[in-house]
Amino acid sequence: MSAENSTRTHTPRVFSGVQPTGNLTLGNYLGAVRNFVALQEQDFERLYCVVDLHAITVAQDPAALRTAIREVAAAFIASGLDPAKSILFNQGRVTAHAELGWIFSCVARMGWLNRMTQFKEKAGKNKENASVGLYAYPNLMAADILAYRATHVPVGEDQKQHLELARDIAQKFNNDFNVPDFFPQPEPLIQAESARIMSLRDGTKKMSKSDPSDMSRINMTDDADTVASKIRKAKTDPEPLPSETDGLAERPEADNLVGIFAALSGGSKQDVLSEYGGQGFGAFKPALAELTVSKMAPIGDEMRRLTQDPEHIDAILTDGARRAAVLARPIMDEVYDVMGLIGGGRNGA
Ligand code: AQP
Repeated sequence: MSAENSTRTHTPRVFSGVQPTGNLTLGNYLGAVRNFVALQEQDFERLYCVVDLHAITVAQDPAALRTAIREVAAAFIASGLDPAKSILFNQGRVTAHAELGWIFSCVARMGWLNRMTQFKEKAGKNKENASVGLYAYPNLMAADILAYRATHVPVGEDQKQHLELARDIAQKFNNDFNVPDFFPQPEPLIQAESARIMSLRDGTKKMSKSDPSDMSRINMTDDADTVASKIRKAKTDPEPLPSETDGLAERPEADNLVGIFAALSGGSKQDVLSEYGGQGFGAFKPALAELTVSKMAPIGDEMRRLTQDPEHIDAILTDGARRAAVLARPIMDEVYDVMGLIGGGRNGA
């Protein structure tokens, strides 16, 4: 392709992924999976991926990883993702991700990666001992998206910087090889502010599946008693709830619980405060527990049912990978071709 024929239009296509790094949390559900389901009603082709190659940027036990991959797939399906409407697969099953990830490691600049805040947070003080993969993670994420020329990516705020990098990589590739519009500039589909769910133990920290404390999160597979007990013991302050959202400033734990209630009930934080303002947590927490159980227990039950049949899940993932590979292969052929890599990705065929 040359600069003259740069009128390529890209099919509206969504790509997003979740890492199989432990039990999925209410944060993953409200911040990601629930939005994946909502996008089924919109005019996109959709690929939703269990990003297992990202998970191995930190040490994983192979048996636990296998289980976690199937669990994320089960969470997708139990939450309402229909494998007939969306392509569901795990990343390691489609080689285009690793192939393009390497190519993008040769396109991205060290200076770009040095600015990534997530690497700094995850590597912490132990930077010298972090894997090269953890450092190069954003290149693989760019490859996940661009191997399908995805145009839209539902991401949480925390992933916005990585998506910016994917846009820079796409632009640089297009410029370096003089192929304008070869890769699209993927757009973020950022979720509502209330969908950022924080730890139940510390309202300033994101609820995370790899937090050492199980009490900090609600897992999608927690039973009703566990959910109620975690909400009852959630950190709060002694003040009653305010009647206006301004009153939640400087009260991160109260803000988080109100945000969870709003996200689960489909209303705003102000709606919640209009009902519960002036009441203490003694009244609010049981109402929140009841709402959480009513929304999440059916999904948890379905996840447990699905994970009892790993072969069924594997069949869905295999079919999804086959369909994903059909989309990615011709794009990869073009990538190798414009770069001058004769016979690239053809395994000698
Ligand atoms: N607490 C959260 N609130 C809102 N959205 C969240 N997401 C994760 N936690 C929250 C969104 O879930 C998607 C998948 O995330 P991921 O599993 O790929 O990695 P992550 O963002 O690093 O999530 P975790 O739970 O914190 O995983 P670990 O502990 O393994 O690092 C993303 O869209 C993310 O925004």
